[in-house]
Amino acid sequence: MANFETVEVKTDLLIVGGGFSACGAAVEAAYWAKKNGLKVAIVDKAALDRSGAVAMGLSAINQYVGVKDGDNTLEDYVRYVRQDLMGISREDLVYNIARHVDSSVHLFEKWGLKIWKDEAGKYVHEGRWQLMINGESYKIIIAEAAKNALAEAGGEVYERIFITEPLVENNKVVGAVGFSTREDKFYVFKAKAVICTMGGAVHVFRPRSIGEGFGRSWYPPFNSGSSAYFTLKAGAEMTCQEVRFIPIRFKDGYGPVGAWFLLFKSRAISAGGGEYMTVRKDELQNWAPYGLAKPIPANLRNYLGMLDLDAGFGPLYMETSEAINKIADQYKEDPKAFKKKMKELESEAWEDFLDMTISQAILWASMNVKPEEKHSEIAACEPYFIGSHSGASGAWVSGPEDMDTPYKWGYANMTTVEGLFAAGDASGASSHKFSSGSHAEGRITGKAAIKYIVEKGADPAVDMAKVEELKAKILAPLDLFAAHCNETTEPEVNTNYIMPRQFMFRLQKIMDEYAGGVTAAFKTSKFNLERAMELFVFLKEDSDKLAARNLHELTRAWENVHRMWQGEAHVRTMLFREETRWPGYYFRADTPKMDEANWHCFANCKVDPATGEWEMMKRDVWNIPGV
Ligand code: SFD
Ligand code: AMP
Repeated sequence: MANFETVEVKTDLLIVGGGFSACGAAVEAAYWAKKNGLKVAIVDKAALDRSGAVAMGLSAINQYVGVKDGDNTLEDYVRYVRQDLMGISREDLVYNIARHVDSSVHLFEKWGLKIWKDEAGKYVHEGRWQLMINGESYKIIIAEAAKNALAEAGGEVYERIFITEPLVENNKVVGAVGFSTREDKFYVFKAKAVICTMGGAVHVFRPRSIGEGFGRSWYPPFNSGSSAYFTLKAGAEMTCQEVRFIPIRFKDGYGPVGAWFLLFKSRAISAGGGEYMTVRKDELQNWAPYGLAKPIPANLRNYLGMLDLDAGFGPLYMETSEAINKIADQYKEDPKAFKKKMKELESEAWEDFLDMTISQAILWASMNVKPEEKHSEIAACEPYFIGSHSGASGAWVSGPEDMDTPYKWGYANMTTVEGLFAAGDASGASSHKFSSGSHAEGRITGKAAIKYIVEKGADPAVDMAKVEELKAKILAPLDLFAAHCNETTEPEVNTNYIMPRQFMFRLQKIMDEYAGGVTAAFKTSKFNLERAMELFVFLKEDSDKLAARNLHELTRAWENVHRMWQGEAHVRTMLFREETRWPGYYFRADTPKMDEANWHCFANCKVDPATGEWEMMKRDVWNIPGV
């Protein structure tokens, strides 16, 4: 076995992941841990300052309810999420996040985030729920607060450690293991409770980007399905694994569209069909009641555009110049004011990209795009797994303790595995939390996990023999490569092993072609999904033959195993749900209609850690009475 030092870390609470929900969890847990003499440790595969989805920054805070100013009620938000997710959401979780999210936003401002204000001192809204920010350094600010809180409470931050496996004994989590991405060190974290916050997944599906652009995607390439893997492997029940997210974005640079639709009130058109949201309005009747209320669900907005593409009317365009000129036209009586407004709108358009998707600005510049003069192409991205945005995949977690919800078996946000909690992208069926709501959910979870430790936390009984087995398994790709690399002249091609990159291509090909990726125009069917499952058998067998030359490739190898599990959960759940509920995300061509009578329910799954058997089950949807 590769010669790695084993480092043991003992803590009370372990937070795996260092993103928005992890930073929220750290701030809150540190406060309660200090009061109770407990220790908190956080582990990130990257560096907290620039890790996760917000690494590059963001240009908006997408969840702010505005309760203090009476702008909206919590019930309004619950209705909004119910509607956007075609009726399938955990309303108790959504409500709980909504009632805490504003205070997270107020903390962000206190910590130094610049939120746009108007002349009256009120936040500038992008849309009803969204606030405009100068957010290039958003993640640094939020990470700094988390690190300060931990330092104050004697907590610890571990960076550049890739968490690979959970440690579970008798359906109770006792820690996690992983390896350093920089040094030959294997880490064993022993904990009384663990919060899983390792984000969602990208590159499970083949991306549109090829050649030198490969790796470019809307979702950050660093999040590779570790949350889904961790909770599935621990034996936790999962939910909404079929609810992928496909954002519409500026084509090839993946630049955001929210500011265009909401702030600039821009229209999207197809080259041959006009404004598809208007022209194809009647189609929405088929998806009633969700298709008939405002805002129209994100997947249905996608779907209407896709129908135009099917009809040969593409490409799709964002009418940027029309929108900018319409706003500036209000100043046309005064040429000086008009010129000033045009300059302002132009710079806002570029800043939107520079704050969060710099490459889109580079692409625009390289293609001579002037948004004030000409429209710009948009397209549906490849599918992603992100439970915090407009997808919903994640673990099935316990509801808030003070609410009369049918989904309650203990502490807020605890999974069905004792002591294992989940937040942000890792917790399912509570979409539209975004950065601020993920932070708020992290805070809720951090507090609940410390309460669990105070009331029930037992010393973690870690079986070190099992840990040794895991260490051998996790480092095996290095051994396999070393043992056989000299048997061929080209070390990438070898009958004894498969390299991570090649393995990823195989996974992506299966998902893309059979499970409704870009190539299949987001369509799939029972037969295609069954074929995907047949191919998964071989893929899983070959995952034991992954090889790695170095630590970098060892990380890539395990990222792909994590992606593979996310992919399998997705395929199995799309197969289980015999209807089409989210056209525009995926379309089951053999069951093309929504079936409210049989499928107005959650589709959940779990894996038995002892046997590896998958179990699929339906769970009822509960609506908050009167909402
Ligand atoms: O509009 C391991 N999001 C937006 N939210 C907003 O509020 N406003 C916006 O403007 C947003 N836009 C946006 C958004 C996301 C993305 C990808 C883009 C644009 C391009 C959503 C939020 O970013 C999102 O909701 C939150 O970040 C979710 O928080 P969380 O904690 O669930 O995930 P994370 O922040 O990505 O952090 C994940 C962490 O896990 C680490 N990690 N650590 C150890 N071991 C492993 N094996 C690990 N695997 C992953 C990561 O390093 C990271 O620290 S808009 O354009 O849509
Ligand atoms: P996006 O840039 O697409 O991630 O959008 C940012 C925010 O605006 C999210 O809260 C979206 O749900 C919302 N949004 C984007 N486009 C629209 C639209 N056409 N109608 C309503 N909400 C939208």
